[in-house]
Amino acid sequence: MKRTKIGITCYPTVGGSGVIATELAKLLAERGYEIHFITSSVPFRLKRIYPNIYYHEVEMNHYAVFQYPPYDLALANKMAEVINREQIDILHVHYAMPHAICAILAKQMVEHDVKIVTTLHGTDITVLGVDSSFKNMIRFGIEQSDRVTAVSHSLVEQTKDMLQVNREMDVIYNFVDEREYRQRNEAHLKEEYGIEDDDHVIIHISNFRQVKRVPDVIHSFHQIASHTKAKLLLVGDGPEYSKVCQLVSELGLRDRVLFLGKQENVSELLSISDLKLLLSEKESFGLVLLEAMACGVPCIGTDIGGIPEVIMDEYNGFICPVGDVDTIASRAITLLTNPEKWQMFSENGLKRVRTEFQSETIVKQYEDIYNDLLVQR
Ligand code: GMT
Repeated sequence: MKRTKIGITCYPTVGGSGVIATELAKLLAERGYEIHFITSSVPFRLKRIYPNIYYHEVEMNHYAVFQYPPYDLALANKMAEVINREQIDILHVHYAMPHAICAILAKQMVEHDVKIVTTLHGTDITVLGVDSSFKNMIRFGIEQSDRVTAVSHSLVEQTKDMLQVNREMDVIYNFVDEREYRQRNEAHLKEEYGIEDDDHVIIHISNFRQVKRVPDVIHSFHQIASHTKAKLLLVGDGPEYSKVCQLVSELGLRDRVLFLGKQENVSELLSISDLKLLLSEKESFGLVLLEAMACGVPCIGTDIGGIPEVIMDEYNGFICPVGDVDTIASRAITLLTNPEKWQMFSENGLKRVRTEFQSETIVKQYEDIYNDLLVQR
C-alpha cells in the first residue's frame, strides 16, 4: 500500500510550535507515514536519523537587487518543488502567517492535488492579528486552508473575534512524548547545582519575551523566598533576559536564582522542581505547563488564553490574575508548605496528562483530519 506523504513546515528553532510539529512528525513516522520537512534549518528536536523523515532546506540566495531577502517566496517555491517531486498528499503548516499563505501559493503552482492543513499556535493571531495591515492576509491563509486546527478553544474564539473568521476550526490540544517527559530520579542534579534538600525548587521556562512577564516571576519568587527556603531555576533566553538579571540583583536574590539559559533536557530539570510558574499575559496553550505536569510538577498560571484549559484551578495547580504577584506568591507558599496538597496536585496533573493530553489520542486526531481530506481527493 502507498505510504501517505506529509509535508511539514514550522519554525525549526526553539519554541512550542516547532516542538509540536517535530514530535508529531516523529510519532507519524513511527506509524508508517513518510514525512518531508520543508524548513529553513533542521528542526532542533530532530536529534537523530529517522528513515522515513526527510528534510528539504529552504535556501536563500542574497541578491543585491533585493533590499529584503524574499524568504516567504523561497519557501513557497520550495514547497511547490517538494510537492511535485515527492507527490506530497498533505502539507501541514504550523502558523497561518506566513506558512499557510506560502502553502496556498505553492498549491496554485502545482498540478498535484495536495491538501493544506494549518495549525494555529497563537502568536500570529494574538500578536500579528491586532495589526490591521496583516489581518486580511492571516484571514486569507485561514480561510483558504483545507482544514484548520488550533491548540485551544480560547485560540479559536480569539481567531473568530479578532479576524472575523467564520469557518470550522478543530481544537487539537498539544501533547508531550511521555517517554521523554516523565518523573525521573535526578537527585544528583540538585547536589551539582548546590540545591539543598530542604530548598523548594521553582522553575520558569520561556523565551523571555515581554508577553511572558518574567519580572512577575521574580517578584513572586522574592515573596516566596522570604517565607520559605527556595531556589528559582530560570530556563531559556530572550529579549528581557538582561532586565531580569538586573531585577534579580536589585532584589538581592543572586544566590537564590540559577540562570540556566537555553537547555535541551528540560525533563531532567523539571524532575528536580516542585513548582512551575507561567505568568504570561498572552498564551494560547502553554506547552511548558504540560511538560511540567507530565513530570509531576504542579503549576501556577495566569487566567488568560489557553492556560485555564491546561491547569485546572485547585486541582493540579492554581490560576491567578495576570500581574497579581501577591496572590501568586501566597498560592505558591500554600502549596510548597503543604506536602499532602502538593502530592495531590502532582498526581492530579499526571492523571490529567493521561486523560486529556495523551500523545496517542492527539496524534489520532490529526490522522483523522488527514484521512478525511484524503478521501475527498
Ligand atoms: O510562546 C511563544 O512565544 C512561542 C510560541 C511558538 O511559536 O512556539 O508558542 C505558541 O505555541 C505554543 C505551541 O502551541 C503554545 O504552547 C504557546 O502558548 C504559544 N505562545 C503564545 O501564544 C504566546
